[in-house]
Amino acid sequence: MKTLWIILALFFPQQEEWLHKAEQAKPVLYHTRYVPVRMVEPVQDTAAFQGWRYEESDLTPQHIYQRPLAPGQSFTFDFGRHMVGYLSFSTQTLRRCQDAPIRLRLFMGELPAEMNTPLDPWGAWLSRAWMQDEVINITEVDQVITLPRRMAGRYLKVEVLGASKDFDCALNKVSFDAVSSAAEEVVPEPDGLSPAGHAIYRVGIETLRECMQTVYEDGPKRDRRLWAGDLYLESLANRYSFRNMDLTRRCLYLFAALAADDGTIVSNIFEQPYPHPQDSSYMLTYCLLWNSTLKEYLIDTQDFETARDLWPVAKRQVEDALSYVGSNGLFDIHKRDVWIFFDWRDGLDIATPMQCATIFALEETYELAKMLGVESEVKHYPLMAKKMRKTALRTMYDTQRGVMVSGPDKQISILAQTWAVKSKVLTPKQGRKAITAALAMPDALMPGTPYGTHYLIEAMLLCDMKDEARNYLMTYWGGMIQRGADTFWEAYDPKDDYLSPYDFFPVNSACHAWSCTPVYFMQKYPDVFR
Ligand code: RAM
Repeated sequence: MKTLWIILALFFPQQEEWLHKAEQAKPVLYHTRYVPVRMVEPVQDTAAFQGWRYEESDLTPQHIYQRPLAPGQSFTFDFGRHMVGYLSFSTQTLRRCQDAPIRLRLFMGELPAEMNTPLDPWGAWLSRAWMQDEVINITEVDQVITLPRRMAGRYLKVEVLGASKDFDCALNKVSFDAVSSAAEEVVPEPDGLSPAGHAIYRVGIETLRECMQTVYEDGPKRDRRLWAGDLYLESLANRYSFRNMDLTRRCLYLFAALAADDGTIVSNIFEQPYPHPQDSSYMLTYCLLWNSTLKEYLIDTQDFETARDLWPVAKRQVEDALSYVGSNGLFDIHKRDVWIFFDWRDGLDIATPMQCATIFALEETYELAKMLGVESEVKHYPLMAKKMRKTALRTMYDTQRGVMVSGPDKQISILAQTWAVKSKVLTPKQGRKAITAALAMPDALMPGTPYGTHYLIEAMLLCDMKDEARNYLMTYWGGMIQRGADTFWEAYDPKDDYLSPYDFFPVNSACHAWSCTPVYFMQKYPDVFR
């Protein structure tokens, strides 16, 4: 722990104390043991998601446990559900005694295509090592082996790379020790969901459960860390399901404790070997969403002690955002080098969404200040929000077409409309018109992730587009289920099964926290989704 404080200059004097508070709120992990339910065979099928599906094999795990391992064999276990944790198995001598090591390639994965697409040469700009394949050499048989790497997935492929002809040995007792800090759901499922709605809700719950570890992870396969934007959405869904409010508090404190030396929140944090931020991972949109997370946490828990403790951090994030805003009320995205993220869709112009996200943060943080009785410290926020709204309407609203446009090319994206609604730049009536018009334009830029789509559903609900919100959610998240999802995916475009933010779809995360928010919507608006 000491090293951390040597390398970090502290902007807030309480940062060390905040880290202790975060560590004290670290949850215990619950363990559940799973065994494979069947063996499966891959089938290449252009009609299947990403071109592959699994069919049940004639063999069962019991058959595999009696069959000698021989070079060239390959077989796949299906655990029947997504899990996060540790893989164990043993080997059992069937004939004579071990005279050579056995070499296996063990590959754990989330989706059929991930398991069956050749991974090398590696095509993604993220590390090849995210793929959960391990080559192991078993020098001593007849004992239990547990892989040290925590893995996430449903399928386990075993390939036999080397085995001696002079003795027979079989795999045995494959099992998985699954971990999560989410215990039982505290809030019952909403009444009256349709079968399709029920399926979406259940998959949302499983997605959240798998990502709730000792922090809210983004994806337990990848990136296995705490991101501030993911935290916001996960904490909203948690509020209506597991209600593990200590986990939210822990994550809020972690970000505050690890704030950069200018007081800005980092976008993501690693827990091991000790809590530390990713260097230079400043991302303004996520800084501001941290404020909303704190506000929602306070509303939900009435934990004024934590909110008062962390208030200076919230104030600092808005101060920082305002340093980009000129006297004309315009957020200048070129003022400093900054990562502004709304979605992984290539080519998204962020000028208008960012103008609106800043207004939203001013509103949210002012609300928080009012709850804490400190609004006099930030009395300029409402005026600034008003000015920025006026500027947005004047320079970013195409009155003829009734939509928000963004950037020099006047790009029309769904997210520009969405954030204009969220920030009340557009009235609900204007918002309805803008969203409807943009969705009807074939060249309007769509979000490429459930993260971006979450904000679209939210904007629809804010504009009283109840039927549209229900239909969109049911079609979009339901589309993943129809394509075989048992947890919701990081990236999803109904028109492009191979979409990947990383240039190679197998590294996409197929259990991604920011995609779990049907849980939140269905609980918060039961009448809409019933
Ligand atoms: C992805 C992460 C995470 C997201 C960032 C911006 O790499 O998985 O979910 O918050 O990008």
